[in-house]
Amino acid sequence: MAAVLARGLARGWAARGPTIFSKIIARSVPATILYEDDKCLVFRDVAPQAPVHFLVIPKRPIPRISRVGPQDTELLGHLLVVAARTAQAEGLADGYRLVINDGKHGAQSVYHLHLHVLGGRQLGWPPG
Ligand code: IU
Repeated sequence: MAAVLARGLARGWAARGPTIFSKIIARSVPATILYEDDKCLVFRDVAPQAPVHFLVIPKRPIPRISRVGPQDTELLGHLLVVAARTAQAEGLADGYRLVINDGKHGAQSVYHLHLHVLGGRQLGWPPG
């Protein structure tokens, strides 16, 4: 029920403009923040799908990966480097998975670009 509500809330915000992730950046919605710099924020996923599950988001609200352009190249590289560094800091020495969900078929629910980092257990493949 809470997850359904959260998904609906996230979609509603997406339709009207800023998503809940903008509120997390602004600190008006709480999150467990692992790292922050001028370009990005890293926080634990509120509904973790693995023992370690955090999200890396740009502070600039790009809605989804399919909307990026050449002007985003440096930022996207930065997000990947921060994801890898944070995974190391979280002790994911045996590996982990990076996921970006895009749009309806990708099961994206929050339309503010984010990288999922999942680890701390053996993950299966292919994903559902
Ligand atoms: P998705 O790729 O858009 O489906 O992922 C959105 C994620 O954001 C999902 O894993 C949620 O659990 C997570 N999340 C969150 O961490 N905090 C929130 O307040 C909300 C969603 I709403």
